[in-house]
Amino acid sequence: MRYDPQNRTFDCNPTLTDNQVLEFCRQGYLMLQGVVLDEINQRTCHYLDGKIEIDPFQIPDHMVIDDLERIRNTHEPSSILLEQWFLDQVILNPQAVGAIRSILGRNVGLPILMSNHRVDCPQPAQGWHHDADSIFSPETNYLQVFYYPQETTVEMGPTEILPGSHHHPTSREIDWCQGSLTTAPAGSIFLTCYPILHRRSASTATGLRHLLKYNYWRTVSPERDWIKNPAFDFHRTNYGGHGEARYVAHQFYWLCGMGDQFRTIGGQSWPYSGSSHNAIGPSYGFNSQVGHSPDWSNPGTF
Ligand SMILES: O=C(O)CCC(=O)C(=O)O
Ligand SMILES: [Fe+2]
Repeated sequence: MRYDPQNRTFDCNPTLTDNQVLEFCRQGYLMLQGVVLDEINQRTCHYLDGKIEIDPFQIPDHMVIDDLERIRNTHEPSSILLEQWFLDQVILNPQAVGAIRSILGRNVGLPILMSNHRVDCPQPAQGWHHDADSIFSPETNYLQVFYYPQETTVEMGPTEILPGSHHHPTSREIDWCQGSLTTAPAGSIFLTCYPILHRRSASTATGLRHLLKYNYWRTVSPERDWIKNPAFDFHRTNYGGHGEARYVAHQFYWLCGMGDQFRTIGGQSWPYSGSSHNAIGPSYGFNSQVGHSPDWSNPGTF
């Protein structure tokens, strides 16, 4: 792992394969359970609870130390990004950086803002939402990443995510939807496509739940430079069923640096893969010069 403090970027070997990147395009998130050391999880909670002194390795030009002390007690405790132990073990977490690098390419830009979704449990569920200024597009220029410094059980109200909901805005009442709870042990980090639909789930336990949220940024054009599988077949791989395959494939093509070339003629043609196990031949429409780009602004119905 190479960290460049001047440009606030890092680079490392990618760890995801073609199929894992495709799965990320399909689900819109990737959970890495228990990847941060216990000692760091505890130090993070103590820091957020104001129980330890701040010790920044640098003070930004537009700030003084009192600013860093003040904001560490707010819902945007960005001062934690300037703690060496947090940078080394959470932001540059050895088990997370390879996945982030796989999706965002070389020289990934580091977070500049931290959010803490601190919850004084018990609380009711939040409404389902896309975070502010979500843009629905195959372009994956940043990742929204979440870190649980404590074990987050169902009773603690983990974030609920609706898999595959990052492809288009949601236009109707969806309270009946059931998503995936990100129940996880302490030290878990999950990567998300920023526009994915999510909410804080209802909690029944008592006590404070911390959840840190921050973004990493692409600095290079996309290319397929993660772990390539020589047998990966762009025609025959499974992109999903109706209503999803064209978005999944378009996002994957964009990440491969081939977003401009993506065309689909729709219907049962490529990349629809929902019935391939019952089809007697390969799908039509692969590599077509004519056809359409999916409309990512089209409100979905769940
Ligand atoms: O607290 C959570 O689990 C999620 C909070 C959230 O999504 C938000 O406030 O935007
Ligand atoms: Fe949110």
